[in-house]
Amino acid sequence: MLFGYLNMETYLHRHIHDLLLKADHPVFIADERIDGDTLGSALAVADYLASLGKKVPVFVSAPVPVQYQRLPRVSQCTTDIQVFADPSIDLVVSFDCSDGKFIHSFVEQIPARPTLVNIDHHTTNDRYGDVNQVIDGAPATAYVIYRFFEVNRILPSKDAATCLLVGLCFDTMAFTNSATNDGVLEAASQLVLLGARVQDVIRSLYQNRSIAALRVWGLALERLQEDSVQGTLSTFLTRNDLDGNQVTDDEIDGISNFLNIVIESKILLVLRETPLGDVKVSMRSLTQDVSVIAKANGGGGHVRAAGYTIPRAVLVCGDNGCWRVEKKQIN
Ligand SMILES: [Mn+2]
Repeated sequence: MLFGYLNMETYLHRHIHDLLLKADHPVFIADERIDGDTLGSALAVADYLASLGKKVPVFVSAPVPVQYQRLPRVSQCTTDIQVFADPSIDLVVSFDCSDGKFIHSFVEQIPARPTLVNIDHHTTNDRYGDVNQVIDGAPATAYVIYRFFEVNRILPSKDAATCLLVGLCFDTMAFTNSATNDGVLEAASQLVLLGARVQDVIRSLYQNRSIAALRVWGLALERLQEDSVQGTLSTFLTRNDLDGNQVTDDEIDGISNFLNIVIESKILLVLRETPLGDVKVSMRSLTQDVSVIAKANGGGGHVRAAGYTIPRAVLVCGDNGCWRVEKKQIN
């Protein structure tokens, strides 16, 4: 069983490498949530293709967040939906995205029918590609890409190594959360030997908290609500809190990760209103499988970190100071 798994992984890495070499006009797609793992993974492979003379566009559905704007090859990222109008596109690769609907909404706009390669590590990935290199339990998609380089005997450049290290650091919270294993530490040390700029990486991810972000942390800490029967700890952030302080998704995740480490509760929930009028629930646990709860509510993620969206809802604080989710009235 173990050998079968290893062979399949190796076979797919070689197959994906062949597809990349053969493709004349590949396009990469980053996850809707533009984080260090999806960007680091896509840009590392973009860097490899650039060394072969192929400049691949990396489509991002929103501008690259400021902390990633100094990543190597970030100039290849584009928010221009017109990239999909090109009839010569013959290969699409998605990175770190478990949501097939999101990816297909772009692939459908391509006049031709290119091969779709899905590279990911989310438990909830529904294998929406023609080729699916989905390694459940891998610490990061950047780790899957590290293995891609290794299996195909490609030496990552300094830039590619830096990109991959960003992905590994991001998903493991700089090697502190439960995704951290010996494989990821080994990969990280190899990447440092290859010239990855580790200080830049950590600084860009963790040491640049803005005053505004800390204010939002303050609000979140103030509103902590414990349910001792369910074993949950929740906190709540409204659109008003977020817009006023211009915080990013990463900064909100920082709150979840921080609370998950310091407080003993079975499940930690951070609920926040989205700009589209929904409520996003992000869950963390050190002991429970929260991906099951996420999936049951139409969301996705990992065993220890997952989330879902409650459509058309708002967060309301009652007279007793307790927060709750309220569905909006449909007129
Ligand atoms: Mn990831």
